[in-house]
Amino acid sequence: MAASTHPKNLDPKNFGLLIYPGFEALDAFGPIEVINNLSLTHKDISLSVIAATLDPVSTLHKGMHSVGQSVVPTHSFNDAPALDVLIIPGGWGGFDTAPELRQWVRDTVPQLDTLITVCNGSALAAQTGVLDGRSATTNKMLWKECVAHGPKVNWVAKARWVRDGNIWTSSGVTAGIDVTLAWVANEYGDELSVELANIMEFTRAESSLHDPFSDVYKCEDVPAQVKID
Ligand SMILES: *[C@@H]1O[C@H](CO)[C@@H](O)[C@H](O)[C@H]1NC(C)=O
Ligand SMILES: CC(=O)N[C@H]1CO[C@H](CO)[C@@H](O)[C@@H]1O
Repeated sequence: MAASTHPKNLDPKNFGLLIYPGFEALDAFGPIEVINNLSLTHKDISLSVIAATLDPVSTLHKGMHSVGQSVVPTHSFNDAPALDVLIIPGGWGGFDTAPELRQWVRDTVPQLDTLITVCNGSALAAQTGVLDGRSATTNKMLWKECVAHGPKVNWVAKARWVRDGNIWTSSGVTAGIDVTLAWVANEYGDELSVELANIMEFTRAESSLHDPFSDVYKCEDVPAQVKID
């Protein structure tokens, strides 16, 4: 059995998914598929879908696409429950979301057992400062613009995902499934992770270093730059 990583309670129970206008569908639903299935055997798990208000939140971003879907939040920032695990998806929205979203992330992350970010959800998290001093990765197609949002983050280019303590960041879109399965393996053991991958008929990345897309987009490590004024 893998050693437990979170100090507070042994079994993570309260999961949260943060959504905002223009979030990426698979960034959110890849990891959530894993959590949904995890709850088949771990029945005390609950998932809150958290947004600024309870209004449905669309994946659409400023008319960029003609097709999108809306998700109905279960909680707003004002009444979100205490969380063990928070998942932050990326997407075309995000940087222009209301300041209260960033404040909520800032307030919430220090209380979590685990933060999982997907794609440029890492950039969103970096913007709030919660990744400062950590190693992290993010979307490879948008590498340069994403890493610019976290000058105090040690950005690792060739990584499907990066774990730094209780913070797990992943590369683009489908990497969210790999990072969540890696977290499951660490938390509950590899057997359950393999089982969930098999149920999803998903081929797990063989290691966190398996990242062909950093080569495709010619991404390079960007070490933290501490700016001295
Ligand atoms: C993701 O990147 C795109 C393109 O740079 C940007 O428009 C968007 O705001 C970013 N989203 C997040 C959550 O960082
Ligand atoms: C909650 C959930 O999505 N469960 C699924 C887990 O995987 C099995 C096997 O494919 C499905 O039957 C469940 O619906």
